[in-house]
Amino acid sequence: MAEPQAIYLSDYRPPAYHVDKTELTFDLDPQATRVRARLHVTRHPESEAQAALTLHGHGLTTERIAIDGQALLESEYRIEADQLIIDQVPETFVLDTEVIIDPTSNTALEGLYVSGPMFCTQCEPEGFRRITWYPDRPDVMAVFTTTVIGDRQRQPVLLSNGNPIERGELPDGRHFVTWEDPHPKPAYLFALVAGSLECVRDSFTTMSGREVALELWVEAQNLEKTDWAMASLKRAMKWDEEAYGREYDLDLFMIVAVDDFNMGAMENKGLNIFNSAAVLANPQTTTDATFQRIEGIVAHEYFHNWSGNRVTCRDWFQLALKEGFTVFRDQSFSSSINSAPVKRIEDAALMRTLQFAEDAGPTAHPVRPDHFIEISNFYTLTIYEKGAEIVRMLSHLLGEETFRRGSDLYFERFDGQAVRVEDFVETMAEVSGEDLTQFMRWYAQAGTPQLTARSDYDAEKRRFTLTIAQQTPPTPGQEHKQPQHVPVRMGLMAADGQPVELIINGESHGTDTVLHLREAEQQWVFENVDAGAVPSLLRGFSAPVRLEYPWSRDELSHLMRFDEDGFNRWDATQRLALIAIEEMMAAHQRNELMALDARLIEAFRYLLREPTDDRAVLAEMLRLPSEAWIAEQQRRVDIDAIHGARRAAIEQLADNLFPEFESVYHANQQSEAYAPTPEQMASRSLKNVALSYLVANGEVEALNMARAQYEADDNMTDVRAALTLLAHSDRADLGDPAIRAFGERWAHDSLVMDQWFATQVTRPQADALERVRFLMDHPAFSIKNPNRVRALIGAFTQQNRVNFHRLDGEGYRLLADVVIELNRLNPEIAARMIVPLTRYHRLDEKRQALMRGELERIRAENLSRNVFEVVEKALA
Ligand code: 0A1
Ligand code: ZN
Repeated sequence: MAEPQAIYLSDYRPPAYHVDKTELTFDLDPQATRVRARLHVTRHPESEAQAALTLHGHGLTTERIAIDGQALLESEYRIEADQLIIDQVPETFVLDTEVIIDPTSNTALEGLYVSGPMFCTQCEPEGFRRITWYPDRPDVMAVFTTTVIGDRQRQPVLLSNGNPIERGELPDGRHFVTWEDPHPKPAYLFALVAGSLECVRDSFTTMSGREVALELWVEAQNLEKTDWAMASLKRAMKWDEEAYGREYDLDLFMIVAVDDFNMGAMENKGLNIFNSAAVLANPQTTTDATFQRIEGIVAHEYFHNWSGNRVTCRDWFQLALKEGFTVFRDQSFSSSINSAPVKRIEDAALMRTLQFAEDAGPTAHPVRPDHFIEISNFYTLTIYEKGAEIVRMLSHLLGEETFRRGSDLYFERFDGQAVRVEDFVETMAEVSGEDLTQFMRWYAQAGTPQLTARSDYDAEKRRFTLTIAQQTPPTPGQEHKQPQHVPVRMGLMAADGQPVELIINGESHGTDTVLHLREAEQQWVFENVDAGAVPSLLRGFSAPVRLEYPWSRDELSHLMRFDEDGFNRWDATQRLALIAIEEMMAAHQRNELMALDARLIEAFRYLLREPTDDRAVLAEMLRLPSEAWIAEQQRRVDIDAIHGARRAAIEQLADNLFPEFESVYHANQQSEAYAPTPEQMASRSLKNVALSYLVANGEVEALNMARAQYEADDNMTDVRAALTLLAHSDRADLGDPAIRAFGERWAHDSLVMDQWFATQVTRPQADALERVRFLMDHPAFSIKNPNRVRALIGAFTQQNRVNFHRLDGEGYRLLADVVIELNRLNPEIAARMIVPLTRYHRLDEKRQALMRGELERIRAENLSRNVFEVVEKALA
């Protein structure tokens, strides 16, 4: 096999031929589905008259190719390297093809495949070529008509995009439905679902008074889990009208839940397909976190109808155009419903741990990459989350109102077109008059800018001088970086806890302002400042950067108490805890006793005793920094010291503050029935953080509280929190029976069993890896199902750092074994799963060697493009 080759943005050429109309007929059969495609093709006026027609196809058995009704001779076309090339075609013509595909053996879950009792599709980014010959690129947009033929008994429901226009019976117990989607779309938005499904119906009246039918299609046993997604959908539809003036544009909107799905969900026009884990919920089976995740994903896919479908991407290098903007939209939606500061904390924490790690690792890439081998590898935190941070910075730079004018103009101007990142940013520049040339670097430069700030106080002149320098480290293929335009939101907190009025050059900026850092180093002088002011920097995580400032512990405690910005109160607490934990890590390395800094204990005492109006934020402040974030701050990562020190810090906080945690636990008990409301979720979050400290203290009393909460069996949030504490404790006599009971009770529900798998394999005890191997043989596990793989293998390798990084290398070996198997079955999932193995650069030499050894072992296999690309980068 030839080595996979990279594709470059600079090689982009517009398509030579357009497809105006696409007519498809699917004759469904599990092993041999026949697909007939009729494409109405026109040569692009600007392309050469002699241009060949090139179509993409993968794994197709071609039965017939005809132009204007004339079957082509074998000499009139070529099929090579997944392309069908026809050298001579007329200006305008009708191309007919007929192919046979095998949905049952499609374990990659791209194109048409079988999931449980249904057929379904996944076409983004390049799955449509596994269905039929087609110009499978987003800048070819056509109107689709789709006829689906199936067995009346086995596939009573036949769905595709748009509106149903005809249905009828056929001989041999078969029937058909024809669907028409009036909106021109790229092939990646095509969808088909067929099977035995039940429907929940509702409706939504749009702002212009049109009635839209809403349908949620699920397997019968899931009917009791549909309310939340339907309610979320209606909230999202309303929000998009109010916040962006966007109305839905078809008479029917459908969502289907499928069990086998590579990602969260997919925004196919009028027919969103969801991973069942991202749509099905009820209080007995679903935690608060998942309720919120579902609400966000339902909104995300719905919002794509405008940011993605009506205005789509010219090519896949522009992926962040639709994803960054849509994530920003779903984040804004979620924070309009739930605690806004907590949403910001969660999103920033995700950036600061996982995205920063990606940016610092071998697969680092710009938000708009300039080359790739396999585009499926680029559905990353950088494209999605950093892409959203860029749009957020733009919206702050322009102000809400101007940003809205910009988005209105963008949707209006580019409706029905396939466009580039520049089209979005230039529209924003046009409405605002801002010069966004330097800002565009955010899309081009990979790596996380490092900001180093310092201050100087002149007591005589009462001047506070702040200096900020920036530098972006080199990333693969990008040695030298230019300064970025970084908006730094900030304030100064006076010694008495009051905010300081910010006066720069004689001009007042209130108590909260945005500094625009554009140079490698810049300075700001604040006048009329009393001694002892503490800077609060990068409020609300105003830019996706690392920030260093030499805050003392007293200054951090000060910010923790008084900062006007909830996000920075949390950030100050995290930084304070980090200093204490790093001290303990040093003691761990010297084999000395690890004593927790008394100032952190006092800070926590303050938090636990002072009443606060935002309990959701308080719960976040009480969580110590994650092992992943602590690791991100180290030059050399010492896995065991991080785990040991963090654990010891939790225990010492628990020992010193037992009564305080206990009273928070009791004060946040609920009597009303479960509801996923922000108030209730805040209480549960706070209560369960408190319980985790109580259990860490090791008192039997605390373990009994956890057991009682588990047995009360009120809702999955509380049950799962208690189960995790029991299963992660050293008390096998409590943990094992709970795990056994839970496994028996929920054996019928695969989404709950995923939580059961994840809970067991994230335990810190040394037997976690053996449990993974043991559970891989459990009847509820299947390596072919991505959710199972994520729950068992993903949870272990990403969330159980001490055990994945075992010094005997068994964790790495296990992951490599799984990746090698997945490489054959599902390359996309294989390439995602392998990532923890590629993050070895800051570990000790022994682990580095073990990890590289496993990567070499994988490289010796016959690799998919997906895995090849990641392994090559990791070993480079
Ligand atoms: N556009 C979807 C993400 C997605 C990408 C690829 C998929 O299958 C290979 C599925 C979904 C979204 O942003 O939600
Ligand atoms: Zn998306």
